[in-house]
Amino acid sequence: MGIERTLGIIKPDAVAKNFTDKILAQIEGNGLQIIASKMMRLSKEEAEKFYSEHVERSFYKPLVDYMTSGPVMIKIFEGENAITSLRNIMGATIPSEAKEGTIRNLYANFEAINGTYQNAIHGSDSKESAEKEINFFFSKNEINKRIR
Ligand code: 3AN
Repeated sequence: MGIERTLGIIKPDAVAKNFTDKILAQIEGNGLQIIASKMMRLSKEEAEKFYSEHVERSFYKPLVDYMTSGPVMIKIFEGENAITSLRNIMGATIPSEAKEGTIRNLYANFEAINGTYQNAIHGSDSKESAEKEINFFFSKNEINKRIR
């Protein structure tokens, strides 16, 4: 617990539907602050590496196709209990199971599309993943201290 950092990705479906502002407002409104930010289109190699833990799963290729289908917004959020806090704001992986008012409940597609869920947002699921994922996308000089 205490002050943590976590990696969030607004995924291609949510960027395409112009939900970025609403999603960020919800996260910031829950007390997390953006300390790093970039917009990019993931290469196939980057998406494969980022999701390598799922390589054996049937949804791996659809997931890589989905994540490379358009640009994403990548953020580091900082705040009290940031990892669990973002996961709670996001809601469950399967959007139809996400609690009312969560980002996935509000902005994701409830039906699986081409073999995977297009669930609007990614958030690190543990301290170890957060550290690994932050280092995957950001160098030290891209991370900003919030001084006011
Ligand atoms: P989360 O994003 O909630 O941490 P992960 O890391 O287990 O979930 O899954 C990564 C991504 O893979 C999900 N965001 C979703 O797009 C896809 N995915 C996960 N589980 C399934 C599943 N059972 N069937 C299809 N796609 C899935």
